[in-house]
Amino acid sequence: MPANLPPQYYELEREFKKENDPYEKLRLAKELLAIMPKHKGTDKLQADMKAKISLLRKEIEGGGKKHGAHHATDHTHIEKEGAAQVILIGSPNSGKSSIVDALTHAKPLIADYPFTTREPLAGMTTYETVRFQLIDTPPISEEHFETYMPNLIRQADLVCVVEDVSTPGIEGRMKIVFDRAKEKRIALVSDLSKGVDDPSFAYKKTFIAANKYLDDGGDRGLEEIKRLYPDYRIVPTTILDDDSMAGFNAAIFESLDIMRIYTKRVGHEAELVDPIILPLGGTVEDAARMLHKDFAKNLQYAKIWGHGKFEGQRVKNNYVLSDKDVIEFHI
Ligand SMILES: Nc1nc2c(ncn2[C@@H]2O[C@H](COP(=O)(O)OP(=O)(O)O)[C@@H](O)[C@H]2O)c(=O)[nH]1
Ligand SMILES: [Mg+2]
Repeated sequence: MPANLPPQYYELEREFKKENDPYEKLRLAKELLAIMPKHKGTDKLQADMKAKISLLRKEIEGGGKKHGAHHATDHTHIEKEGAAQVILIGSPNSGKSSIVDALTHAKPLIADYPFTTREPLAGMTTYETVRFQLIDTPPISEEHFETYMPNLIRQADLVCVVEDVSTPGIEGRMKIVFDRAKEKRIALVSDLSKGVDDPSFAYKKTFIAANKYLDDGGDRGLEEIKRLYPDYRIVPTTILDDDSMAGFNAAIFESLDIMRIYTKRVGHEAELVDPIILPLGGTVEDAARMLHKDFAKNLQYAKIWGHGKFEGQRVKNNYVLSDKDVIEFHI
């Protein structure tokens, strides 16, 4: 019985065969199995793919010790910390490491020659009361895209493409970054609400840092990048100006579509530190669940303080919160 595989299968299979990174290979194998038509004609193929998946799992669990295998580096995963993980990617020398250096306690190597950064490095930055994790990464170019990078990008909550707008050639360099991600089935998109057209792609919300914008030619470069990427949030940055670095943090917050909810105890003032982070549209019950699932179950009602509200207004569990609301839970 013929297998009758869809054309998409053969494309994926080619990618699978070329891929060296076991994590990525495992993902592709699972996808191949998922799109494989399930009938008698594919029984053997299905069994083969399941065996490959099991081997890849073993290889990954064994730390890639298998003789002759391509070793997975330790860089395929970075433990998330804070309200979101933000990965900085881009062409060589665009200023990724400099931004991470300026905003965090991480100490990346910085130099005016390309390919200084060989390994990803994480550090924490703070926007008002919210902490974000920034990940500095090696550059993306025609010749260079580390095998662990696609996984790191997929795992991040937000992508920032850092580009040097003071140096001509912006269009070509940016295209390489977006295209190389696409080769690995990652779509760097301006907006996730537009929907997912292709389920085999990871859609990642992306904003752009137009770095070195105060250098000679930077204003022209900034205009060019706005013209090239009209749908994207573009934040002008330079490590020489603290306000622009604060703007970078604000751009992260605004890109994530999240809000900060502060809690207060009955009879105490709100401390306005360490907020609960909820997606926009989140309710009183969602906030309670972030504290503890039993807490949400036992919740009777809450009181809310916030802009344009009656102070201490009593609300139900399905009440939709807004950024910086202060909430007092009653159980
Ligand atoms: N003038 C200026 N130079 C910068 C800025 N950001 C980075 N640089 C310089 O650009 C070069 C490359 O920076 P680096 O952070 O290593 O870039 P990366 O390869 O993207 O990590 C270094 O010489 C930095 O000092 C900036 O905002 N303005
Ligand atoms: Mg670097």
